[in-house]
Amino acid sequence: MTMQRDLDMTSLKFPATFEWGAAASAFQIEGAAREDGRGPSIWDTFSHTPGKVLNDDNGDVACDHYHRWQEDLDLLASLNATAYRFSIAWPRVQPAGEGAWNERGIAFYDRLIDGMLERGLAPHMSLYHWDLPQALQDKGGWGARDTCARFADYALEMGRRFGDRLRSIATHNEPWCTAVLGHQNGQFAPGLRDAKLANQVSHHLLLSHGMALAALRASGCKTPLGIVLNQAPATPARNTPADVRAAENAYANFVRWYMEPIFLGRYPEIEGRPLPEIHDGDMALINVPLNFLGINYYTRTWASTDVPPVPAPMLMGVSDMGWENYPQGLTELLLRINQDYELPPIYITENGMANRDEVAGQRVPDHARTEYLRSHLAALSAAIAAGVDVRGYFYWSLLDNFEWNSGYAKRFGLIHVDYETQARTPKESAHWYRDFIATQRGHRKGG
Ligand code: IFM
Repeated sequence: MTMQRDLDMTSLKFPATFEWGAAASAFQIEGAAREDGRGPSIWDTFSHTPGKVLNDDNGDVACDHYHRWQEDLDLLASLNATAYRFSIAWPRVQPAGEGAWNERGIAFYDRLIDGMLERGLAPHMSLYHWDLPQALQDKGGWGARDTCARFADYALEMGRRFGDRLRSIATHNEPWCTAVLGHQNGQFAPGLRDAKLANQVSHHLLLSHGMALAALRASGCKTPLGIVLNQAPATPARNTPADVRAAENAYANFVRWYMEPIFLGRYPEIEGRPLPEIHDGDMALINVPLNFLGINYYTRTWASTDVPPVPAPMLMGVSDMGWENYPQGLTELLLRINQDYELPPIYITENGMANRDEVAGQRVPDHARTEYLRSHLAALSAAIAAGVDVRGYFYWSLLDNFEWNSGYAKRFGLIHVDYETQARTPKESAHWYRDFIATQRGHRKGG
């Protein structure tokens, strides 16, 4: 076992400056939902609506990270990590989404960012990881064009407050989820089911990204700016024209719909999908250079038109979300987008699996996650060797946390959280990752 582990760890070589980290987001870990002047977000409203989240779980306490952030940063640093990806809760720093800034909320992120720097963790900040101020939702949310201007104001202020201490700023995390899961399927906040609205929301998210970049750059902000997109290659179940077409259609809706406005300045033509309402100048605002692109990769899209559908083979196992472990999909995806677009440097901003972890004594034996990590890092290394410029990797997630409409039932963390006691226990995958990073960094810091 030890020999196998060592073999796995030394056979991969990442660039010397590669950044190693883990990611989390504000609503999923912070708790302190009504503390220090934080305003309500759409996820507070949604999770407090009976039946929307498994077990009616909510984010009121979550991992209590708002009070335990020092311990959490210590844990991340103890894994030899060099970077942390976190998000700002917009309603914590601007409770109504416009107007007054909440200095107590801003002070929390000041402490958090300084805490990262003290521990040698490069701060990678996301502005929007789904917790829109409820007050903006009441005015139409992402369906309203005006929300884009509010977002640009918020981005500008966050850049002014924190920019010089940050390694990067991402505007949105996974706009596909906000648009489709939030406005078309009703699974995520704000829980709407309106395909036309969802299509418009996708445009407003991209537009707000472009407006935020324009505002930040006009202010002289020098922090690298980008966006985080969730992506997957699509595999036809059978080599039939119908499955091949279904796979290309799925890929177009999931990946190309977001990439082409940003990198080519136009939406792709997709069968059955109308264009959203686009104003003069919108596409030029969206089609501006990025300093980096964040990619979140979990699994591939499997396209079958048979009834019943041909199931995915699941040869490398399946996560507790029911998602197929398919590490080579990461290589396939990166090679394809690298060929299709002129890309800036890439970060893998999320990659991970949910597993049914249990604490056994002081140990959390999560072999499946270690294997997931190992195989995806090998797939990433293959993409880099083939010429893709990837600068860092963030495991999702640092801690077990609030997994949206699955509540606390799904555990993605490197660190186990006991929600009764808030005790943190590093899982075996965390030990593996710590050793792996140490090897990559060329020096061991214990263990
Ligand atoms: O927990 C989420 C995260 O907030 C966004 N990307 C996917 C993760 C796992 O579902």
